[in-house]
Amino acid sequence: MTDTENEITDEVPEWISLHTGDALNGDGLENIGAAHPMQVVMLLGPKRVGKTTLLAEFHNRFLCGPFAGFLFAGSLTLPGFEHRCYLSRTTSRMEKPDTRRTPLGSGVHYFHLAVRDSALNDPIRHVVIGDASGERFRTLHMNREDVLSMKPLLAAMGRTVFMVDGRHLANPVKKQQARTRARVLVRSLIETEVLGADSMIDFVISKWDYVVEHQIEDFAEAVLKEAQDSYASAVREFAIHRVSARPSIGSKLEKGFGMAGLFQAWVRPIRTPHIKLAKVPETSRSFLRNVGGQNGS
Ligand SMILES: Nc1nc2c(ncn2[C@@H]2O[C@H](COP(=O)(O)OP(=O)(O)OP(=O)(O)O)[C@@H](O)[C@H]2O)c(=O)[nH]1
Ligand SMILES: [Mg+2]
Repeated sequence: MTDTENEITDEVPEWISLHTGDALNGDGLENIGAAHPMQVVMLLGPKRVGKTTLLAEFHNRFLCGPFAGFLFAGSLTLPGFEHRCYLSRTTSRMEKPDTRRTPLGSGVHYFHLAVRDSALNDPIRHVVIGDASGERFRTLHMNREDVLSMKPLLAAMGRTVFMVDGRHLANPVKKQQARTRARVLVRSLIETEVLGADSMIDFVISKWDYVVEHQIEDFAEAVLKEAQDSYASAVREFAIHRVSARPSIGSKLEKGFGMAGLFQAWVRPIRTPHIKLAKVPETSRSFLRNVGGQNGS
């Protein structure tokens, strides 16, 4: 072996770990945060409320072209998005679109979107959406220790999104429980100071197609108003949204109803969260530099 071959062999590590493109964990989030200002949004809500469908539908919207005044500018988690969208595609041969349950105990999965305003006036913005199993949510509103355990996670978030299931609000048996649970959780998080004067909250009723179909708009509006009246003054921003990411077949609502307003709230203002920043692997850095354009933001 020549000297040159020896030098090269010495420099190449045995394993190079490449990002698979699936959802990121906390370390991956830190890496993006180290390279760029970003908005991090955490979706919270009971199982089957529609968290994963919502983030998958953002991906689908951007596949179709500009959305909510923004152009798609890249993602570090494209395969992760595709994996969550699969059951909504005709190739899955499902009779109707569906989303696979997020497994309990799999932690928080983060999905990255880089977008740029359609007029190309502003630099690229980075949004990361956090998703976890709704099973985790089941006992959360009852147990103070559980609520406090959310502190490190939510302190790192730019926005926290509470989702109430419109399908449950339309169900006479479940409506009161659905109405109270989300409110109690917001209250517990504020009372324990997990969320406070600096927090930004989106309070969302999902599956709004059920609300419309069952003509319970008045009840649903009362749920939204009650939450706003109770908590808006305790936090920096409290916004209410009516959303149907994937209305039932035959619904008069358009696909992605209400999603544009939600996305616009997320994209501005960008606030880099208080996360511990790790060293960025060279591969991620160069990718982000590419999607970030000349000024790299
Ligand atoms: N009718 C209707 N169904 C929806 C809507 N959004 C989501 N769904 C359906 O609701 C079901 C549950 O959606 P998911 O996105 O898996 O819910 P999740 O909150 O991620 O659930 P977990 O992973 O169990 O916590 C799926 O069958 C979706 O197709 C909507 O706007 N309207
Ligand atoms: Mg899920």
